Amino acid sequence: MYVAWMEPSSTALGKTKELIKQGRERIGQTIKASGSRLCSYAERVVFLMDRSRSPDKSTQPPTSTDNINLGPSANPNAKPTDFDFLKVIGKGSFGKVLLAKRKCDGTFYAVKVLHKKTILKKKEQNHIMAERNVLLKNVKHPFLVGLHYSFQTSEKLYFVLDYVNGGELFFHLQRERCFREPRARFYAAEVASAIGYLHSLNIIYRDLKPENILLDCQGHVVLTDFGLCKEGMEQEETTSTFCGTPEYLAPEVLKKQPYDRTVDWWCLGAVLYEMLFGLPPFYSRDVSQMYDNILHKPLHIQGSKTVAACDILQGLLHKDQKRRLGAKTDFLEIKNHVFFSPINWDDLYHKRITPPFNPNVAGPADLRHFDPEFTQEAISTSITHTPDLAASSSSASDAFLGFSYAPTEEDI
Ligand code: ISQ
Repeated sequence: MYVAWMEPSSTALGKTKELIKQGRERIGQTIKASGSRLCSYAERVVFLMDRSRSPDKSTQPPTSTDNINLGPSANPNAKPTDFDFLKVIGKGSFGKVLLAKRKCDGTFYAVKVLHKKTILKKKEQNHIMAERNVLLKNVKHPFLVGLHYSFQTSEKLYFVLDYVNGGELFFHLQRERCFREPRARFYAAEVASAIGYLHSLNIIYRDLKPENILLDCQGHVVLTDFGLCKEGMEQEETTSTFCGTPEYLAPEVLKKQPYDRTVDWWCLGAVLYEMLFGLPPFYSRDVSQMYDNILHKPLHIQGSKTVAACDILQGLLHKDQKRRLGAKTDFLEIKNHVFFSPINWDDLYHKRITPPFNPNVAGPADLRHFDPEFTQEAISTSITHTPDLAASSSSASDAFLGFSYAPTEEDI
């Protein structure tokens, strides 16, 4: 048995693949400030290494096979063989996100698989933060990816998440170059609503970047990764650890100065700017020039944008975090800005506003908006090493055929 890999066939697909590639290459570099590490809300479970069941070990450092307290989402009966793993749909520094079909009911999920070993190596210092872990908070919001349950093997952690298949917001943006104000406003409002909610739980998102903003099958925003959420930040607190994609880095982050929740409002400004103009604010092909622009260059707003749009961008992208829109009353200030006056926030939260764009996916198995680039390297090994996965892949809908990138045993 084998897993077939077929080139995406249509010209349109080829073009969009190229667009994504260009987008990714645009600024491929990730910078790290000293003492920082990249991790997501799920990855933070390493802080929760459960030493209680092995008291003899309690004075020794945690090992990669230790049990981890996965909080209220833990499902002790779940196991990897409950799923057919079909495709790799995302990659991060700690693991991969796989499209999976649960065998018992045929439901599709995005399963995030993290290696305990990798996390441990990078996270030794942080397990003391256990109690403040995002996983222990009941984080649930219409525009944040839903966590159904989690489980573990001796080597790995598994997070069973909503599968969101409308594609990356920026996949659509790159196809269209830029969005008109009403469309940009809608996405910015949904993102702001999610950020406001996280802030209400004292969570800073920190890692708002293009690839973390997906659309669901109806066209609503879903933030997938509370990437660098720094939980437990009180109103006046700051922190000086950060890691992120350079294009959306706020000046205080670049300067490795303490930052607070206003960093998320900067990122919202950057997302909004890119939606309206097609490039990040302060953009330069030369990354060091871009850093310089972020730190010193006044925001340049060209073209025929409304006064309200210009004003909110100036407010959100204020270099001085203390004078940035949101510095005083957080989400309330954003909500009340004139740019968002057409938005009824209650309707927005309850998804009563029809999205400006319908991703037109055929169903939950439709992968047309996913980046075929993700799993190239997994293909050859999967052909020889995953006979049981081949069966599951071939039984999936035709929508998969153009993107037959099967996960390897190593992924699962
Ligand atoms: C859910 N659906 C698609 C892609 C994803 C990537 C990361 C996390 C969750 C996801």
